Amino acid sequence: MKIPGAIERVLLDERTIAARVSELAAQISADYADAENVVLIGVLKGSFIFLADLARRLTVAHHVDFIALSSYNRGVVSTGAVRLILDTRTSISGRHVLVVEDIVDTGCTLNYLLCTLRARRPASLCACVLLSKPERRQVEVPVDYLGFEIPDVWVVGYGLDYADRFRTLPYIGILRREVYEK
Ligand code: PRP
Ligand code: 7HP
Repeated sequence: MKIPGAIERVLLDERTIAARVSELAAQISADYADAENVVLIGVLKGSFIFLADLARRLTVAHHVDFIALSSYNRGVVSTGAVRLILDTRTSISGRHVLVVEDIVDTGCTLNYLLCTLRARRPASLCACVLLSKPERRQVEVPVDYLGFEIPDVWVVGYGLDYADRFRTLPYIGILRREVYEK
């Protein structure tokens, strides 16, 4: 596999990610075994690959919907202002909602999303997040299912981007500082 020069090193390879996604899917499938009307809400754009892999490993019936939020524009510093770009297509009232997110950094995005969705009166509301950077947290947010804790580095691949690039790398890699500090 050719690793682009912009990547300092691979943090999580394909096998490691796939194994953890399978574990998360098994845990979620067990926890939701008796739940009817389950809906996964993927947070675009970053969660699209994680959601696709997770959803295909679930053994419980579920619907899939999406919401698009943005707070980073084209840089590596959160603006702190979360913008709703695209809302879900279906109502979530009375449904068991599982938010599927790629990363929690400052926590602003997930906090905004959970507050917004809670006001719509779902039967339950949980969050499944692939990556968390605990050192960066500004707002405490509950994460019910977590893939990996990672250090304070900028990561790309498996859906995650820098300025909309690198999303389709099959692994999660650390971006060289020179790429975003020049
Ligand atoms: C990224 C990421 C999360 C959010 C996490 O989204 O996908 O949604 O930042 O950061 P926070 O915890 O500091 O709020 P971004 O705004 O870059 O949009 P994108 O998913 O379209 O890349
Ligand atoms: C958002 C985000 N997007 C991509 N890579 C990271 O390391 C990130 N932190 N917060």
